[in-house]
Amino acid sequence: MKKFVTLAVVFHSMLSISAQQRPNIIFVLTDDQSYELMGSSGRNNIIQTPNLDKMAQDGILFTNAHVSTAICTPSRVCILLSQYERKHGVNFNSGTSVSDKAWESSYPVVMRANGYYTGWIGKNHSPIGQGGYSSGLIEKSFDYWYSNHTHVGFYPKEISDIYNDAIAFTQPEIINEGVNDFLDPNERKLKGAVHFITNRPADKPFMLSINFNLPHGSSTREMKSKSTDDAIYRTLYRDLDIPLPPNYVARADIKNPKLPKDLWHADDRQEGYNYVDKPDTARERAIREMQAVTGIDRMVGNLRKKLQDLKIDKNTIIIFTSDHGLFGGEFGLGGKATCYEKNTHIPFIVYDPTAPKKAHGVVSDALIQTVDIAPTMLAMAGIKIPTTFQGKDISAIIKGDLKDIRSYSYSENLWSTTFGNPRCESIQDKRWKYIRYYKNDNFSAVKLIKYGKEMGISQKEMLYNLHDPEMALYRDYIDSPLNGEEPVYEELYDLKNDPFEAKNLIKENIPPAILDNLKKQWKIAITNARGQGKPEVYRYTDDVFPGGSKE
Ligand SMILES: [Ca+2]
Repeated sequence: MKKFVTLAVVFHSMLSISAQQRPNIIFVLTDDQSYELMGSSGRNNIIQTPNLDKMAQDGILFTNAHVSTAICTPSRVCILLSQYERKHGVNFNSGTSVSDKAWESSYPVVMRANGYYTGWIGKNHSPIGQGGYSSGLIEKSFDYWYSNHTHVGFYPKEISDIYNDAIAFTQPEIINEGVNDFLDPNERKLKGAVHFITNRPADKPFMLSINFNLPHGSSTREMKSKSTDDAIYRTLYRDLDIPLPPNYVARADIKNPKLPKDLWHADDRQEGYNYVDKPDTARERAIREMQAVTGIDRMVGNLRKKLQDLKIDKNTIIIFTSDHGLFGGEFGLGGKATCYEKNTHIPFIVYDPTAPKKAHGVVSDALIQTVDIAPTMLAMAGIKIPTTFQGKDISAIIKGDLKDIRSYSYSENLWSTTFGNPRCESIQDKRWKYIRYYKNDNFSAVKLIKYGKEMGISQKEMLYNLHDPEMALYRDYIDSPLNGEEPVYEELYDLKNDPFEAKNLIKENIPPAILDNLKKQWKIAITNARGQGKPEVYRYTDDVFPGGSKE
């Protein structure tokens, strides 16, 4: 009997060791945060992000990280599935949702199947399963769920009842309460959170995804400086002289548009971006974005303190990034869904306490992409990477054993709709960047509104209803450049000397070998991004789910 007990003790301690050896992973994703919107970028000397700066000093700061698609939904699906949009086929204009089969290979599902206790907090902006946001599939895929679909708002209680039990009223603080509830068994249990078991099991590693809906405009435009708001959101930055972005052009002063008028339909832009048109409204939004990021930064500081208090900080990896960036009036532009750096270049910090000393306090200019996040997390967790993944495991860079993982970074925009953005693709190395654009003959949003009004049809219906034939249009966008569609406009930038892409060098005297090589690399990258076979998606249009696809 004694022998049996001893063996049982040994077996149990082996399990404990193996559980301890597998790191916990926390992935923090912000919404629409450009690279510049962080102190350690060195490009904004006003914004206060002391906790992110400290995390960068303790870990690794990536200065050359890019998204594969610069708009919320497809970018988030790219991260979840580690696939380029051209492979996964889900966007606001695709009329599709992620299939159950594709979802099975998403990082949260794979990590849960491999023994991780998983949590999701904040925004979900990916339609998953039959019926997308109403399928209930994503909610059931986590052990802990404290989230709502599409937008969370700056005051989340006004958006979704699930946040009503929180003490705070503002988004970063409510998300912080969810994080504490997930991590700490002694914290107050939030009534709106779905726990499949009451407390996080101590013998399992955990994976927590924290998803802000900030500094996204749908939240920052709702900031009201209420008396219940923290001073960060009322007074911070308000007594300072806020500079306009480099290359800022007010709408009234646009003489030479950044892109040709028949390519970029500026008048059709969503009205939510009109704040960039005038200096005073652009400055006001910049203040709110900085306040929001400082609020997020404080949550990151609280998170690290909580991990220390719970004595799990030495075995918990933190990854911090954003789904893409946003224009603030540079070149007169507002919004996202382009291949410009302002949209594709993102903050990216990894803190890995288990990495050797040489890998701490590192600044890396390696070209990494958001599709790399999922394979990297799986590799760090010792889990086999699914064959459906297209990104690269960058854990060797994080551990200090490798300098570079790829020579070229590839981004694309397939959200080309009535709102005027053209389709484009970009390929870049550490110095040069080539962008190609395709013909934009989309019907004008301004005209849709005008004729809808004549017929008494709401603006929302005219602009956002999506019908079955549009699935075919989007599907053709995926394959068309690979089937020989030629670009109608091209750009070449020297990022080393012109990081803000002010001067298009395509017709300048640049050695032809540079452009020839970039075009060759574009073909390789887009072919790789496309992969093989049909996208693993379901039909998700208003014809089959009325109202469901609008967000
Ligand atoms: Ca976004």
